[in-house]
Amino acid sequence: MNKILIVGACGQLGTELTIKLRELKGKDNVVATDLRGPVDLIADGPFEKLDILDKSQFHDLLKKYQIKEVYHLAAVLSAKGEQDPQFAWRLNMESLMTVLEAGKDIVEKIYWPSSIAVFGPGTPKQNTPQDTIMDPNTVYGISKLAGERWCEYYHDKYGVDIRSLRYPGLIGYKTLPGGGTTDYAVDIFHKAIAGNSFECFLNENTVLPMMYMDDAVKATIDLMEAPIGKVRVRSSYNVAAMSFSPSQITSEIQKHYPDFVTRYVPDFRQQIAEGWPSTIDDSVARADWGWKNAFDLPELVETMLAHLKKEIVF
Ligand code: NAD
Ligand code: AKB
Repeated sequence: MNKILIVGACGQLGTELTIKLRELKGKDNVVATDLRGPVDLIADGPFEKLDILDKSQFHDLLKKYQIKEVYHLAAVLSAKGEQDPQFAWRLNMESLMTVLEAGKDIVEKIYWPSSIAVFGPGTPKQNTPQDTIMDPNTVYGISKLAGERWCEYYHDKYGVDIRSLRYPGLIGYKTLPGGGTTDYAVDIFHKAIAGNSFECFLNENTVLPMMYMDDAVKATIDLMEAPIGKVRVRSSYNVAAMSFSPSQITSEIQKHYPDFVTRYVPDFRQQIAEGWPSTIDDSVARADWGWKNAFDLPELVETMLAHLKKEIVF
């Protein structure tokens, strides 16, 4: 069994991926690392504090645990990135280069997520193809696009087995999001469950691609387990599940909570969202390694509300 190390394991995605990978591979084979933590949900297995900007600390851990696979998730996301673009660029790029370099001779397989943020205002908004115009206008999107180019470069020049997905906004009940433009689609559930109204930072008609966390975790593990010959794209794969606007998700929640109300107070994140696609064509991922989502909007809403109702203590 290959030993796995996860960088950024205490985040929204990292926590859920750590739980699932430990379930599948055995908890001692999955080393969770983060700048902070461990958070309770992943405190049951090996954990190390790691600042991924510290290369020697990273290499010490690769050696200590004989790591063969790295899932590198640490990043500054879109909204937070605009508050300190220089730091977002540094963290997102330097950390990726450290991990890719390790892929040349120490690590056998790497996962690194990209995002729909690689697209920009010039990209076709509907059914955005795998290969198309990419003109991101956030530091986050620029760093993800540059990252994709580096991933393909390291694969082509050095044979690094790097795999990547362009996630849409991820929505789960176990964890909270960490500073993105799609975060509203998680927060809205917490407000609905608490019986509060919701103030949305996007306007009511802004349609963005989204995905339930279980689908995102499944896509990630399916891609990592796919036979090498099936992974033809070494920049990053489009993956999709559903698309909706704040008013559409509000209506779906109102089927369960008829008194629930959303008010729209767009801020700087509106402009970020306007540069992103509304719907994504993920036919290449479906054809290459069999990607298929399980959750659509009604199932997402039902599942989120059911779990949060059980877990939140007032
Ligand atoms: P998050 O902000 O919730 O988690 C990131 C984690 O990285 C945090 O726990 C943080 O403490 C850790 N971290 C930050 N700096 C670090 C450092 N120097 N060293 C080690 N750890 C550090 O982010 P997330 O939502 O879980 O996203 C994970 C990855 O998936 C990111 O690369 C992100 O760009 C990508 N992604 C996420 C989404 C989404 O909707 N969540 C969508 C598209 C892509
Ligand atoms: C963000 O909003 O920044 C992330 C993403 C889509 O990459 N959720």
